[in-house]
Amino acid sequence: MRKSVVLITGAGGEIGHALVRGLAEGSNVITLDVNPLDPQVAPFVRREFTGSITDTNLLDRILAEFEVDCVFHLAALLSTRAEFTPVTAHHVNVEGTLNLLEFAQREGESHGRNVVFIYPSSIAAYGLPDLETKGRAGRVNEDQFAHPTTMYGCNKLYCEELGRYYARHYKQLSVDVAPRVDFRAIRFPGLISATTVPSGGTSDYAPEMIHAAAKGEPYACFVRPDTTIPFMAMPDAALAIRKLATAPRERLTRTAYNIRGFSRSAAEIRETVLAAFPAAEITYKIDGKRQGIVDSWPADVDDTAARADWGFSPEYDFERAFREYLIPTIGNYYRS
Ligand code: AKB
Repeated sequence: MRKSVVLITGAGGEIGHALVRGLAEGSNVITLDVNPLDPQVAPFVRREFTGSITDTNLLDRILAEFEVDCVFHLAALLSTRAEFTPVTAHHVNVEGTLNLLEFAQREGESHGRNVVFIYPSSIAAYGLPDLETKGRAGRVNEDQFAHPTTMYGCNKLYCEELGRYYARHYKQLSVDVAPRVDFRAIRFPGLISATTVPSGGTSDYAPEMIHAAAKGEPYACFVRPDTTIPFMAMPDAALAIRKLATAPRERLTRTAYNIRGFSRSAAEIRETVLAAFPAAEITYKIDGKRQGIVDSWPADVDDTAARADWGFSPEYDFERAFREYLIPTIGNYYRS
């Protein structure tokens, strides 16, 4: 008999860190990551596989041993890193996701139930043509401005469609095959964690600024003070994933949902960080290319569909995220 579990790919990354503990309480968690898991996370996991999502032999081994009911597919190369190696990014972000979708379909076929597949998409799936349009657009909904400028954004948008194909139209001409993947995607804003520092993203200036201040290190912000995109505190990101994974299927009207915590400019984030860490030294050194990427992302997103369909509302607004999560947690984190 195979054992019934949930699979988290990229479990060693930022979202994985936040998700594993919460899930471990109610389910048997197995993980797949290119690196061994952090010793703080590993004890919560039933079985840890170290390897790549591009390795189909490894996925076959997991399929042979475990009955997977739910896949949280978090592994990805983020937007800045992907621009240096776009072909590798495509290989990991698209072909890796295709492997996981095929894996989920075969799991579902073998145990006769649909496999819930949670996919973190991103505000990088949007592409606004210029700052004037960005200023005018306000909160964009899921169907607007779907013209990403980065390889990562293209990968995310396409994989939303791949997921939709697996969920609704998989092998539509075969009489004896039914889709077994229950695909659900969230378009995440920039995420800010108090206990992990992101790497390879373009929204990283906000978390980098906060972590540098907490460590007493100087920081040069790589975007202009007026740069504005939506963000979310990491506990809300983990909450959203768990909530979408357990939402009744019949309530879901979309493949991909926007969510948001708060939208703030780099200058507003800097001011709040300086109020919390008065000795912090935060300057600006604009990187024109990374600036161009963030300028193509919306200043805010419309999360009406997520609120209506699966009742999501974030627990942390900007003030509460700093007062009750970031400042106390980050202080303890660096002290310990
Ligand atoms: C990135 O900056 O690449 C990510 C994202 C917005 O998806 N944080």
